[in-house]
Amino acid sequence: MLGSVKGPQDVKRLTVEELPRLAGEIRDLLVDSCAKYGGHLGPNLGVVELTIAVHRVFDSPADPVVWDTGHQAYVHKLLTGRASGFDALKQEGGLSGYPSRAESEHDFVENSHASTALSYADGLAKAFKLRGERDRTVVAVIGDGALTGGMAWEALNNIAAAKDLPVVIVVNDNGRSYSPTIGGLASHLSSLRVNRHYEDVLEYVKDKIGNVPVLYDALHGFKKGVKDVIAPQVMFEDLGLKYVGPIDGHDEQAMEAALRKARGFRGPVIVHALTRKGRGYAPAEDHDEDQFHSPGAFDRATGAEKPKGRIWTNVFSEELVRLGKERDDLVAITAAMLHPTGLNAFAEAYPDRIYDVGIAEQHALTSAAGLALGGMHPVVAVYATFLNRAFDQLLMDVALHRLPVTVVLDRAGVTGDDGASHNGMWDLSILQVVPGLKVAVPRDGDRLTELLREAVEVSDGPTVLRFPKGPVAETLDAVGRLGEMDVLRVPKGDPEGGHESEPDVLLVGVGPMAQICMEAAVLLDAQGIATTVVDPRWVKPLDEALAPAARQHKLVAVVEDNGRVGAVGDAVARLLRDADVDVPVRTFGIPQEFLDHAKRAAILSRIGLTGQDLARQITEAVARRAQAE
Ligand code: TPP
Repeated sequence: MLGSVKGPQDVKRLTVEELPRLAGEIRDLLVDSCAKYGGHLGPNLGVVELTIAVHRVFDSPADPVVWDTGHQAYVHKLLTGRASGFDALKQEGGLSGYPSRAESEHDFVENSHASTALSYADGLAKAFKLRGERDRTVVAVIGDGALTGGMAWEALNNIAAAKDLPVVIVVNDNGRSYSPTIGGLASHLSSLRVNRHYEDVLEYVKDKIGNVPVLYDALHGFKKGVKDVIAPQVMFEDLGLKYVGPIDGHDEQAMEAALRKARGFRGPVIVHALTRKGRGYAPAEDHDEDQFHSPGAFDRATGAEKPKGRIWTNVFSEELVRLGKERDDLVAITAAMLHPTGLNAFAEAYPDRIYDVGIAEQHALTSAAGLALGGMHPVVAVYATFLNRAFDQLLMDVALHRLPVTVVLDRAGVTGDDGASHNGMWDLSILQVVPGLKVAVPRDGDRLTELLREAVEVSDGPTVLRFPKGPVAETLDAVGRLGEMDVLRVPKGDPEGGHESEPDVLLVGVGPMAQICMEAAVLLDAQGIATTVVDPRWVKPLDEALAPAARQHKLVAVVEDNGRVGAVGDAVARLLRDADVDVPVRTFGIPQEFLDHAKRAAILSRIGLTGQDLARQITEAVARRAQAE
């Protein structure tokens, strides 16, 4: 049946009796393709009926459907003619794991940073109104997790004020982000979940008294059950939004009825759907940690994931637990990503010193500032790409106050599979401009533990530590020290570091890129290009010893896993200019582009960040220089 669905019009044509079969086929395909490649299985299993209902009631793309975060849009893809693409989900050249404007006219938004859908919807609805396209409804689907983000509330505040904007906001409430969603809103929503039978009471009360806050207040005093039920509704209605719900999000017909009612209002309305993450696939439903939010490849029969081996996150996680034992002023903050950032171990060891703030990176940083003002040393662990959200908070609320906050950036550099928005390629550029901030980039697990210790020792300002996704790099021992930098290699035949003749190239390997510098150095040496490799460890501020070291070489090359513009390479060039060192500097990093999804290794190879590519480009640069002389 799924094969016959080429677009929403085919979904509309199906009889009500046929829909359970369609839902079943969708779930089968979701499990099959996620088992093969990994993917956002749990969230998608939870929105099967909801998505079918959306496409039966609304008229996409005339009625845009905007998916918040976008990780739950697989079913939408399946219903908009992309089933065959699931053979290569998230693979190079294959379907993206998020909505993609290049893939379909049914996809409007592909930013997968959370809590933006309502703002997009607000703007789309305003544009349609200005253009006189009054028949169009904008649908925004947002999870209870994404609803913890401040942007969602900024948008609600605006949408509510525009009474005639036809925006249908479907709150997909499964009670979870990765882990259970936290916070006051979440507990309001969950009280509504467990008290569904009070819905009748609510209807009765509404009939009798209408929407009069003072009477609700009086009622709050009378009956806790009633309060639990009406609080979320009142919360939305007090903002000026209509509210329909709660609806069983797995009852397709009930969802259709609610959505039709909502569409009829021709104004902003919340449709509150209750769903279960992982629905219909037992290993996901039973998975305590995150109900298969985003597993890697797994065995379909058992749900067992392929082992990942030891990853960078594990090293951080374990060292932070050790540090937490030594220092009771250390506290940790996560923005709804307790397990993915490895903070779960810290949380288990020191349950009083962990804060899950929801998908609220901005709040995370300023709350960390408050904790630091109060005498704590917070460690805020976020994925590198999500730090962008909290730049101003890091700059003004933390750094301006010279507060000892350590920000740990996981998934820094090319991450690959999740596409453009998930690459951690901005942090080393934006962090360069923050006064007083110190930034460390470990090249291997030993350096990660060493630098994390150094970072939390800094008491007069913020520190950042960044490391990539995936298996932790093998230990690469230093052969010497230059200031605070590790010397990893001196030109062949000269282990003491004294030079018989002038060495040619100084390779500065930022963190894990030191490894490919070492590979390149072997190739360069083999061609008679004498190569030194250093790892600065701390890339901001840079070590002054770089200037005299550079002066002894004919070419300096800086290699980093970050966008090239304004990052460490540019900082090295500036340092040398300021020190009147006129040795040419080449910078190697990620081109300043939005990179399509593919495996990390494939992307690094495409953009020339491999030992071989580096050696080739440096050989050419050296040859050009020799010619010029
Ligand atoms: N921070 C930002 C700004 N964007 C993100 N995408 C994330 C963190 C990582 N993230 C992706 S999905 C998700 C998080 C924290 C949980 C979303 O929960 P919810 O909106 O309830 O959707 P569900 O997966 O439960 O359907």
